[in-house]
Amino acid sequence: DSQTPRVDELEKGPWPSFVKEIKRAAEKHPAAGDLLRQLDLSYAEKVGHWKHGGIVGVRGYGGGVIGRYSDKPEEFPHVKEFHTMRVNQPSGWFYTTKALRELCDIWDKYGSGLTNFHGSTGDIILLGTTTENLQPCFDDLSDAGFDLGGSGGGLRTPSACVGPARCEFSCIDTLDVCHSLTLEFQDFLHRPQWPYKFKIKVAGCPNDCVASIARADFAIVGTWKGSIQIDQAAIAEYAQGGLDIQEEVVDKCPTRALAWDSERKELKLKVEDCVRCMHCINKMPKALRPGAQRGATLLVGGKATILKSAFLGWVIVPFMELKPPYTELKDLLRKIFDWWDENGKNRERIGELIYRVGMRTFLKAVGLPPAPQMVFRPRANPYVFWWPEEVKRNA
Ligand code: SRM
Ligand code: SF4
Ligand code: SF4
Repeated sequence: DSQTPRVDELEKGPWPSFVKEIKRAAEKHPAAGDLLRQLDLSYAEKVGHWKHGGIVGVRGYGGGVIGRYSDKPEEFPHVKEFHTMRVNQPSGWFYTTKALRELCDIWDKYGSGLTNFHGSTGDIILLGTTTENLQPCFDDLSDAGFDLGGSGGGLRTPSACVGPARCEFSCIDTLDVCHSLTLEFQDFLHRPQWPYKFKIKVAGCPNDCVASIARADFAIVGTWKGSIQIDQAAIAEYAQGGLDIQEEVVDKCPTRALAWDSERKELKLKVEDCVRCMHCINKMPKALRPGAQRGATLLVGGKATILKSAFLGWVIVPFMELKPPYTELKDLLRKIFDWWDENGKNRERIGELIYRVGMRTFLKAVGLPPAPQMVFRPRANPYVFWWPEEVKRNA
């Protein structure tokens, strides 16, 4: 008789099943077996049996490990301690098979064998080990060239879309920016010291495949200045191939920046009206390319729901050139970290702090000029605020 009749149900059907995979892991790892048995009990009782524990971690680090304990240790001794390790992924999630094998061998040796490639912040998530095994596991990971990622009130593991490694739309070297910021801010990553978490995500173009605008306190989104690059001959080919350029491209441009001359087979762009939404480029990638002068738009404040509802990021820098060593970007980040650290309440994310004290206070503190892109609801607010010391009085 199966000890896990309820979770067994999830093996049925044509889709891949986590139950089947955990059972495979259980052939080698007793923890994986107890994990399923505990889950089955949870399904029966409709109650979770995990609890967060005290502080667990490795020497010199304040983050990267999340303590997990079973609240039924007598019944499920192998998941009595079942901590998660977050391992910093390589930029763009590229591995050699050798590196992957090494990672898995280390995790087979010290953990449950169960992995989650990748967590939604980007890390390699290694699920389930004991307190005793944390340090030796970390030591082996370090020898293999891996480091821990972020957790708690600090910088979380920065992540990036695949960018120029595979994607023709990329306007910046997302992989290098992500890597460089990770190295620069190691201390904030490994020794959480802030009011709450801070996430950085890098997208190569406004398609924003890493959803940085919704999920990152600081979003770096590749963009361009000037005109989209247009190859009129290739546009004509799309038209010949049956694409209704008027209906599917021009009419769907959100700012009506495009016009299609069907006689002359020519696409016209009013450069100043384009908001770089990527729609036309996505529709006709062989004919349209991001403009040649490239950089990034920076946004601040994206987050999920906890304190003040979900926020999308605000634009704080419409365009910044991004060239190594990214000094301007790093200086700005440092000012933002300092201001938030000084002024943020416990568990208040940067977006919520800006919401509380106002965008102009934030801009002043970090030394950024106001820009039209920052207006919360364009054309809805007729008031302009000035700092008293900025008003010149006519004596
Ligand atoms: Fe998260 C809390 C797991 C990505 C927003 N998240 C948690 C806790 C600590 C909740 C808990 O107590 O169970 C989870 C820890 C589980 C554990 O034992 O490891 C947890 N979050 C995860 C992961 C592991 C889910 C996954 O498998 O993908 C993701 C991290 C993996 C990684 O490092 O790669 C994970 N969490 C996210 C994301 C998405 C992202 O980072 O892109 C978000 C939305 C973006 C954001 O940060 O706002 C997210 N997690 C939250 C929040 C809401 C924060 C807020 O300010 O609104 C919480 C609540 C909290 O901290 O109390 C939370
Ligand atoms: Fe490509 Fe842009 Fe997506 Fe990055 S965000 S993978 S550059 S389409
Ligand atoms: Fe219009 Fe978007 Fe194309 Fe710009 S990128 S021209 S806004 S569809």
